[in-house]
Amino acid sequence: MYWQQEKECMVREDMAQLQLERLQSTLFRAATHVPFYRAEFKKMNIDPDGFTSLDDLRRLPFTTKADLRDNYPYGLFAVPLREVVRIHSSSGTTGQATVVGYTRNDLKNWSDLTARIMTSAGVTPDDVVQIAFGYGLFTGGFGMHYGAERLGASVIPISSGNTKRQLRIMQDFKTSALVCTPSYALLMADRMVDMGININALPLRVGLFGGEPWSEAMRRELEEKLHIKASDNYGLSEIMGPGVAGECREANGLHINEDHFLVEIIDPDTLEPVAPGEVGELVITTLTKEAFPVIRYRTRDLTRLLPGPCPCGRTLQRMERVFGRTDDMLIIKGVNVFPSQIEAVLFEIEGTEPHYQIIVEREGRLDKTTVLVEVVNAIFSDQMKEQREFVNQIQKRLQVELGIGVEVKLVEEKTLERSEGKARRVIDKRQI
Ligand code: DLL
Repeated sequence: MYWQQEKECMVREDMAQLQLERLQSTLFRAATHVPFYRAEFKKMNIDPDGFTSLDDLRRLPFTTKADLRDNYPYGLFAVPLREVVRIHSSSGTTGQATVVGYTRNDLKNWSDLTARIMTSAGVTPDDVVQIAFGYGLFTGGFGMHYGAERLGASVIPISSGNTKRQLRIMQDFKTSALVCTPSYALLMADRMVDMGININALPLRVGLFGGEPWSEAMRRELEEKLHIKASDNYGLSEIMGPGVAGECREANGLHINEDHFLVEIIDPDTLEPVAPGEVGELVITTLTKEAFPVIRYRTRDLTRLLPGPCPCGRTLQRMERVFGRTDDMLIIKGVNVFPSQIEAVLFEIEGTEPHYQIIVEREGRLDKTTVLVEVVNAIFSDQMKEQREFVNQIQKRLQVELGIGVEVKLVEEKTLERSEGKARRVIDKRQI
């Protein structure tokens, strides 16, 4: 079943033409209504009317999170507030929040797109969808909520938190689709075991997870523990929220909603496009946003575009799952390390739990990295010697994967902080 087949299966040349037309009107809108863009275009001698090819995109200025912060709260809005019907904000962990707005038409597009994402993940009007993302300034809850309603599913707007209640409602209301962050899904899965809930007796069949990086290994774990098909979806509040890209049932990359977003992959150092298929930073230009058009937004997210058609029939370009951000890449002793690499190693080792935390400190002039790893209780009942061997084994595997030595400390099951939203994997004490 397709949601918007005429767009999702569009002939590529037609899509390029549509993108060009929409880019032209976005540039016009930005230049006319947003002083920031008008000034930028002037500085770079850009005539928004002179855009006749998508390749011209490369001449446009980038927009960064700092630009959004500098224009806090409404400086980048392209419509007066009376046309704005919704406001969201991303708090971020550091610095000033960023604020985004939506017109009525933006909200319609947003619901269409999250409905698309859900349909491609397998949700139908027969599903009961439990939305365990936070409802509020975070875009996750409301974004997915309206998509699920749009496609006609029965929506439970439970929001995040209160896991016991989540699980009770999941049983009583016969939830068949779960929508939340992958780390929260894992927490729920663990809690089900504690509460003695028989997963076989639940009608749960699909999970739509996003909002934070996760891995193939975590997908397998979630699928096994929850008896679901788990799919990945991606988005960010600066661009819209969820609804930017999502996996279909083939689960071989995330289809990008290209009729609304124009993507590029650049080298974050040179800012030039990478060779086709290479990994780089995802840059997004919105094509239909009225209240908050964004030109060449540097997402800081790392991915690559995947070649070839998808057996599902959609012609929308696919991207690989986002495995990290340029800014959560740790540079330890000069070596680039992503939390996802550590996660992948832990998933391969029998006896470890997929809960870990990375602590980076500076001792004198040297970086010291400690990985706290939760292990099943049986490991703690082992002899000291066996425990030491187990630690050595993990350290060795991490050394091979990362190219640097790290210290591993085992901690008991359920000692690391659990998150009902996005998990916090890294504590970098070097910045303090
Ligand atoms: O997390 C929007 C969202 C909500 C997407 C629910 C999907 C589902 P922000 O809070 O602005 O918005 O955070 C956006 O989260 O730049 C990525 O670094 C990360 N992220 C989001 N989805 C994924 C994903 C929402 N599927 C930031 N895989 C983005 C990896 C993701 N990272």
